[in-house]
Amino acid sequence: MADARRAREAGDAGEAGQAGEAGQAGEVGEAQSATAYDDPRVGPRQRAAAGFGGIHHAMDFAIRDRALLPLITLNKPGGVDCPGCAWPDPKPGEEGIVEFCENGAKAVAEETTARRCTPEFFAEHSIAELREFTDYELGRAGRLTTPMRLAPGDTHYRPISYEQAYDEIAAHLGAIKPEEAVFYTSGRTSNEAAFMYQLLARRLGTNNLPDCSNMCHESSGAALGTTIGIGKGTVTLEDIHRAGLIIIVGQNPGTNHPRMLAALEKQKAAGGRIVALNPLPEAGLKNFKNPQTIRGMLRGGTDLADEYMRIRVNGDLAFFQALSRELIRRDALDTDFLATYCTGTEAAIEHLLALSDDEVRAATGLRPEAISRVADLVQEADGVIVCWAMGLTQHKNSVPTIREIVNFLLLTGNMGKPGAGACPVRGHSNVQGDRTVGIWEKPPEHFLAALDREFGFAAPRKHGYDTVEAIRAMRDGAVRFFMAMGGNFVRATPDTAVTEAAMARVDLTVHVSTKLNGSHLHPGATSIILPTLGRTDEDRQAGRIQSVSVEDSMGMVHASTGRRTAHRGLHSEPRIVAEIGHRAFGEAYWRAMADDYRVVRRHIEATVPGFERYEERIAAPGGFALPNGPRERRFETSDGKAHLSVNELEVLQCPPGHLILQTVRSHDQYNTTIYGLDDRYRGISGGRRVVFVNPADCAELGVADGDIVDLISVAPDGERRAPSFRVVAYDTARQCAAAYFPETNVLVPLDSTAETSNTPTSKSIIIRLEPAAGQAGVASGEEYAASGAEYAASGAEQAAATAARA
Ligand SMILES: Nc1nc2c(c(=O)[nH]1)N[C@H]1C(S)=C(S)[C@@H](COP(=O)(O)OP(=O)(O)OC[C@H]3O[C@@H](n4cnc5c(=O)[nH]c(N)nc54)[C@H](O)[C@@H]3O)O[C@H]1N2
Ligand SMILES: Nc1nc2c(c(=O)[nH]1)N[C@H]1C(S)=C(S)[C@@H](COP(=O)(O)OP(=O)(O)OC[C@H]3O[C@@H](n4cnc5c(=O)[nH]c(N)nc54)[C@H](O)[C@@H]3O)O[C@H]1N2
Ligand SMILES: [Mo]
Repeated sequence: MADARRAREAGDAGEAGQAGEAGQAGEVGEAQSATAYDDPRVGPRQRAAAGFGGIHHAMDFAIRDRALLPLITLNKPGGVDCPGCAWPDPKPGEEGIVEFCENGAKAVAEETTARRCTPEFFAEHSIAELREFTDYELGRAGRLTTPMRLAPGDTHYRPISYEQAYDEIAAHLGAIKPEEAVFYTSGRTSNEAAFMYQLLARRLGTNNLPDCSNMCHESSGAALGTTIGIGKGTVTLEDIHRAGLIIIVGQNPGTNHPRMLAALEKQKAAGGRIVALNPLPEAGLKNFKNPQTIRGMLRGGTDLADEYMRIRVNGDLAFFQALSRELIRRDALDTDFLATYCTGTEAAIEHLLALSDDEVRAATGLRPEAISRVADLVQEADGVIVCWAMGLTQHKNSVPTIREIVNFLLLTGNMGKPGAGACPVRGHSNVQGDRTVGIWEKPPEHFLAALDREFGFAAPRKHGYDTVEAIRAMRDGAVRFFMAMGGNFVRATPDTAVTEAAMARVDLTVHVSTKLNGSHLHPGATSIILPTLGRTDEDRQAGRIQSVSVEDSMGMVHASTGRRTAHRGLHSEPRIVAEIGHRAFGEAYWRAMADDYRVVRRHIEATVPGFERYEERIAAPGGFALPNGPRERRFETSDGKAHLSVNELEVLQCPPGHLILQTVRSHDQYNTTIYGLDDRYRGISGGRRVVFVNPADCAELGVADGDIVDLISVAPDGERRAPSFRVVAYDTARQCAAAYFPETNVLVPLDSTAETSNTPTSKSIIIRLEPAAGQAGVASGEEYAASGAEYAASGAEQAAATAARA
């Protein structure tokens, strides 16, 4: 079976292929089930991020998928905003010759591929056959070209016209109750499309607008909104460059935000320090060879992290409590700042002083000296920033953990001054903008009132479903219409088996997509796929080329203009929303917006604070900044002060014989889109079904590097199994295993979510390992063991260096 897989990939590797090729080569009868073992190989790890290797890999992907031209204008004024991550662009005039990274290149290549997923492809493969394709193989089918419809009980999707699809969707919306409709959004959608889409839902009469943010930075928004009065980060790119100390927690920028490494390099060159807290030794945090500079390419690169703390999964709340307590004991608080701007200080201090050392040790796995060293760095630094991502947001106590980071920043006065503040690093390139323009199941009253005024209907006030609530409602038969503006709902959400079955209960599912994905294969009774333009594609409406706008992770809004000619006849996202809205509700504003996106921007200006003179200001190179109170020490909370909070420490227990599994991204994927089967920073190639386990845990559990095991998660409502993963002995923290998502989403119980934010706990799943049925062990891990030794040696070097400094 693995041979059939490799044959299919070999046929794949050569040229940008013909339409449908991905399916033809592999005799689908023999295709592997998407849950079968894929024979990953384990070799030496690449220790530095980017550099020649990165450029070389970027070019490979770009040439394979004809993406060279769009890359040159990526993230430049007048060009395309990278559809990869939300890291901000440098100021005009300060950019590199090219402003993209290896993974931005892959994101663009994925979109600009010459492959086409045509009606012939769908005629050739039934739904049942396509379910046997891996996510990687589905992506290789290429860009969708034609609206497709799956009739109830049919085995194949069949082509229809956009007009037929719009008529059917509008008729369906007219026949159901508003609360029976769910409108999901992924974070790549532009401000313009997102604003129109939320209007469609609210015009129908529902706030059922779940989005990918519910699975992503919702915990950050929840923690920051209540403490500092804005659910966003408080720093700018200039702050990153000048921070005295940056603490990077639960984030792997080398893979997921590679352009951040260039900003960190600049900060280090100016004398800044970096501390990383992570259970895994991530390559980019250790060493970076900047591909934009000759020095970066030729020299040994920059060692980024001064201190690398191998913290246990979910140890961060305890870490920040212990750090704050240490600073309280040293009398190192900013008492003026606390007195002027904050409430809750005394209660927080009292609670922190009662912290138990044993609990800190159990939760973090770190020695007390490690925490003192970080306290030294905090005291020495002029300005401290804390950056974080999914390693913090996807746990049961994520919101308290992030509130504890806010406590630390407030206690030390590191908020609202240069080089200091909170920096949740966003994922999708416009996930923050989508929320700003109204994609939210719990919209604020002022926004709804503004919509009422602007459009002359009464927007619904009742809160809608978030992602997990939407799945529960579908499961319970309460949803009759599901629409997705981008994304891959069924694959990205937890409890895959539950979600697939839930989706099947919906009458009509509609996916607006650029590429085929697993969600299209787990449809409702009737399913419609509407192909659409991507960010890099030229978007011409009513004879004019249209620009869209997006907001980056630091609240800068700027324009993006696609320039490539995509497959002819594709409708844009705004056009799709407008045509459905026009047919369902008939107002003139729908088509007026789709004909000219400036009209959408005028409506946003009239309804969302901070967008005054929108059109004029996005025309400026680099765009404009949205208002951000904490940057000026303005805290728009109930009492106008920043709030310290009291957060109970609960140590995540790992029962004997079990592990805590965190699910991460490999270097060759974008969420559920799999670009390739390698993860070279972690030494993995040719397959994805690996589980990283600490060698001491392997010994204790009686498994060896190379064994093939099933992962079984345990939850109060039963066990879940993900079959066939190769054990990789790896220097992750004790009891803290790691494996890739989305293969492991099947293990995350739907009801296991974070307090307050309801985010699935994808980073703390309790599992045990069982030998996989009928699987022989694979090739020896000798080469791997050698690279592990090298890593251990480098760890020792670092420890020595640290000791020398101390
Ligand atoms: N190339 C590429 N870029 C991307 C994406 C992609 O898939 N591919 N996805 C985009 C999206 S939507 C997002 S949200 C971001 C995600 O960006 P990241 O958050 O960097 O993504 P993950 O791979 O989930 O990595 C989580 C990191 O947290 C660590 N970690 C896990 N649990 C804990 C913990 O309890 N404590 C601490 N301290 N660390 C922990 C893991 O070891 C890992 O290094 O990236 C965005 N950019
Ligand atoms: N276990 C586990 N689960 C997770 C996570 C985790 O760390 N662990 N991370 C979570 C996070 S942070 C996130 S953000 C979610 C991501 O959840 P989603 O945003 O739903 O998933 P993506 O994989 O980013 O969506 C990919 C699909 O988007 C479509 N697409 C791409 N570009 C465009 C476009 O321009 N327009 C349209 N209309 N469609 C487009 C393509 O069809 C592609 O197949 O997953 C979450 N799930
Ligand atoms: Mo995300």
